[in-house]
Amino acid sequence: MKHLVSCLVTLAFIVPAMGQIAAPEPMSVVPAPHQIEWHKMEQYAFVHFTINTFTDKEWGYGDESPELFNPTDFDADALVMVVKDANLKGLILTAKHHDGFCLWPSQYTEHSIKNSPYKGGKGDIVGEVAAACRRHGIKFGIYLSPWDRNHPDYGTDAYLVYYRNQVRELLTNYGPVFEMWFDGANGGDGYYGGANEARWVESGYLYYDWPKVVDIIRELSPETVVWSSSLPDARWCGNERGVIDEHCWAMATPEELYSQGVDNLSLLRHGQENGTRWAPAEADVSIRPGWFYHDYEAPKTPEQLFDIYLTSVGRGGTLLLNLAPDRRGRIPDEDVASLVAWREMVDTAFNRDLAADAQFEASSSRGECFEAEAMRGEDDAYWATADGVTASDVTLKWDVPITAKYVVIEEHIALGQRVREFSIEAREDDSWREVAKGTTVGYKRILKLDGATTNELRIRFLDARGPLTIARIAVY
Ligand code: FUL
Repeated sequence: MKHLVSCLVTLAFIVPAMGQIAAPEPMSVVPAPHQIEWHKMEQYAFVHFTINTFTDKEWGYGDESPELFNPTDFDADALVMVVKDANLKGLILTAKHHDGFCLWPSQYTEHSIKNSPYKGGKGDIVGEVAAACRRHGIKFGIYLSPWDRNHPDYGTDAYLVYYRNQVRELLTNYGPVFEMWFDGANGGDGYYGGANEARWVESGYLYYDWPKVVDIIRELSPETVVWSSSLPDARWCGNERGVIDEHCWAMATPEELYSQGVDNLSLLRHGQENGTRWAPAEADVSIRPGWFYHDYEAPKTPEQLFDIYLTSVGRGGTLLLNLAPDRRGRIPDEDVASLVAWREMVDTAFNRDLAADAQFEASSSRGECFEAEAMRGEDDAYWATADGVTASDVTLKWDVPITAKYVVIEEHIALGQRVREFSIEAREDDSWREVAKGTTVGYKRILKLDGATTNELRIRFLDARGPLTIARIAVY
């Protein structure tokens, strides 16, 4: 019985008690505890809001007057409640976008909210949203654009001092945060304190010297997942459509991303089976065509959002779904309606796990504490195969036929990502029909079936990097 305390002790400490079977050895690259917590969030919001909202732009030039920032009805609690009602678990706010305007009263620049009409210069959108997030149990995160088209020193060492000071200021005043988001845009034309010129930083990756920034984050907010082009804790999935590739490893080697001759888009999309860091894919996508609010654009439909859920959360990564407050500072009603209907669609589709009524059988098992039953996913238990066994079938049997639309498979990623190839078959009379197949699984994989009606489903794990370690199989 997997609920036995002894089993849980074995699972938690890897070292077995006397006579017990040891857990499989972890793979060489596994997630850190803060990355596992991040995976569990599955989906969270982006919020793009700044001067651009008032100038109708996507990228401000950097010469915009702070006077332009004047939301008439901003309410941080209302914003956070939209996020919460959509079942998004966190909120990452654009504290500063490429135009350099700061949504908090930074002591390092005058180009901020303190010189705007909002609350007579006493407002602090970053602080207000951070506090509302804490009030409502939503995790808070920060986007701080490295590229700054306002700052006179952009491109020099002096700007790096400014930038790191801001990282420190934000984490000290508003941390801890669950994620820091450093986009990849760097350099181009801009205002730059009146220079009005183009400034290109030679290899943005090297200029910003990310390890120094990461050191500040680790010091002030050690649980933060750092998202940046240098792949510290999480990576871009390679597009802004919300689509993680079907073949996707959580691991990648940062040094290779910038090596000459490397197809870096392919590396971001697929990860690397032998990558040296746990740097899983995050799918960032906006509910509207733009990242910022434009009154001529419309939000995605609930059906489109549902498809995005399947291609992001359903492919082993996380979904970062952008919302765009309007000039009032409110999420438009039509966007809220789409979000609410999307949540209902997800809740309905994944409402009742049919596997709860199934018998679980595996063609191979490591033994006590690692048996097929562990895949019901009720606790931290997982099914594992013996050392050297990298292929095995799991069969789910029902007394009365079920109609399956989705199969969900989750690896026990604390020991690393392993599955290389699998297929799913439904029993029809005396034969098996393949209803889905794939390569990688990772934290969570959702497979859409064609609505097979059957008494038996067989998940065939055909190849893996080590013994199989599967935390959960669910059927909807
Ligand atoms: C990109 C930026 O250039 C876009 O404006 C947006 O913020 C997107 C999420 O990241 O790098």
